[in-house]
Amino acid sequence: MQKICVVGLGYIGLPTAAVFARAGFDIVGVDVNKQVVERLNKGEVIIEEVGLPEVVKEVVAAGKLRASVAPEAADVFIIAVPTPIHEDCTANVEYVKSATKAVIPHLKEGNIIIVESTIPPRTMDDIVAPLIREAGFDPEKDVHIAHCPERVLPGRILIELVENTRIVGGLTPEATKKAADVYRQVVTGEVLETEAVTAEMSKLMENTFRDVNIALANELAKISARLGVDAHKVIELANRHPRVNLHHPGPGVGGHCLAVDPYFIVEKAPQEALMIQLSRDINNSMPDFVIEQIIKLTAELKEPKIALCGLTYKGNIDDVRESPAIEIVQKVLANPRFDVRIHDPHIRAEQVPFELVSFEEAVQGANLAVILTDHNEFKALNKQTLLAQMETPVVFDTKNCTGLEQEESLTVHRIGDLTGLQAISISKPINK
Ligand code: SAJ
Repeated sequence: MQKICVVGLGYIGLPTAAVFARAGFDIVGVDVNKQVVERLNKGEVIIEEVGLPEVVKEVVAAGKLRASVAPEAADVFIIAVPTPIHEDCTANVEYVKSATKAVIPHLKEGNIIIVESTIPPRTMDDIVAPLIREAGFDPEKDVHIAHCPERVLPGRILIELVENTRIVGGLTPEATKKAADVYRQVVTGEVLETEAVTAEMSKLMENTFRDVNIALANELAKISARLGVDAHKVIELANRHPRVNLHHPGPGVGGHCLAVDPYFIVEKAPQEALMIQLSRDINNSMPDFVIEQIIKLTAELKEPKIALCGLTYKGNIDDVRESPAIEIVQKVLANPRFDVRIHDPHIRAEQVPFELVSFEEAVQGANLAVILTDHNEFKALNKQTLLAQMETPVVFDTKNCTGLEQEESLTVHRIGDLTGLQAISISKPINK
C-alpha cells in the first residue's frame, strides 16, 4: 500500500486523510497547528463533520493515520491548505506555496504531488511546477504533479469524497494517470482525466455557474420589485420548461466557495470575465437591497424594533463565512434609529461579535422580523407566536422560506415579491 502525506488537516484534508486510511493506506497528516496534531494523535477531531469522529478514532487506533507538524517521506503528497482571498479580491496562494516548499525536502523521484486546494487557473504550471524545478527536479519527468479539486458539500463530506466524480489534471499525461489511479482506489464515482489548467478552470466554473445564476435570480427580484411582479411565481412557471433552471433570489451569496472562487477567474482575465465580475457585484449588492426595504418598511416609526433572524450563509449549518446576513446585521446595528435583536439557533455566542437572544426575545414587541437564513426553525415559524408577541406583525422573508401567507392579521413581504410594500404604521396597527 502506498504511503500518503496529507498536508493541511482542515475541512478537506482531514476527511481525505481519514478516507484513504480507512482504505488501508498509511497516512501521515500534517498541520502547522500543534493542537490539531496532538488531538488527532489521540483520535480526536476539532472540526464538525457528520461521521468524521468515528472514522478518525478507528483509523488512528488501527495505526493507519497519525499526525505530525512536518511532512515526511511518502509516495504521494496531497496538499489541502486554504487559499484565502486578499482585500483586493485576488487569491492568496501563500499556503499552497509554503506547503509545496515544506514537501520538497522529502521528495524522491517518482513521487506524486496532488494539490486539492482551490487555486486560480495556471497555478500548477506557473507557481507549483517552478518551485519543484528550483529544487532541482524536473516537474515533467522526475515527479508527477496534478490538481484534483475538492467538490464536497459540508455535512456530506465523507459520502461525497467517495461517491462524487473527481477531476484530475496533471502537468503531463503520465502525472494525470498516476494521480487518478490514487483516487481510483477509494472513489466509487468516475475519475476523469485532463490537464492541470482545465481541472483548475472546471472547479472554478462549477461555483461560478451557480454564482452567475443566482445573480440572474437576484436581478429578477429587483426587476420584479420595479415592475410589480412576483419573481417566485415567474421562477416556478419558467422552470416548467424542460431546459430552464432559474435559481432563487436571496439576501446575497455567502460561503467560502461561491462568493470567492469567481474572483480567481476575474484576477487572471479581467478584460474577458465581465459577466462573472458583474454577477459578483449584483450578489454583493443584495445586502443593501435588503436594508433599503427595511428602511422603507420602518420609515414612519420613531425607534423601530427589528428582529434579525439567521446569520449563517445558508440554512441548517453553523458557518458564517462571507455570510450576507452578517453584513446586513452590521449595517442595521450601525443605524442608531433601530432597536435591534438578533437570533440564530445554530450559532454560539463566541462566533459573532454581537449579542444573541432567543427567538421569543427577538420578536417580543418587534415591529418587523427579518428572516435572513433558511434554517428549518424558520421554515416552521409559528404564526401565533408572531401575532401574540410582535408589536406590529410584519415579516420580511429574504429567503422565501417561512411558508407564512399574507393575511389580514399578518403582513408578509418576500424578497422576490415586494409589490404593495408599505411603511409600517403604528397608528393603524395591522392586527389590533
Ligand atoms: N444561494 C442562493 N440562491 C440559490 C442557491 C444558493 O442565494 O438559488 C446562496 C446560498 O444561500 C448561499 C450561497 O448561495 O449563500 C452558496 O450556497 P451553495 O449551497 O450553493 O454552495 P456552497 O458554497 O455551500 O458549496 C458549493 C458547492 N458547489 C456547487 O454546488 C456548484 C459545493 O459542491 C462545492 O464543493 C463548494 O461550493 C466548494 O467547496 O467549492
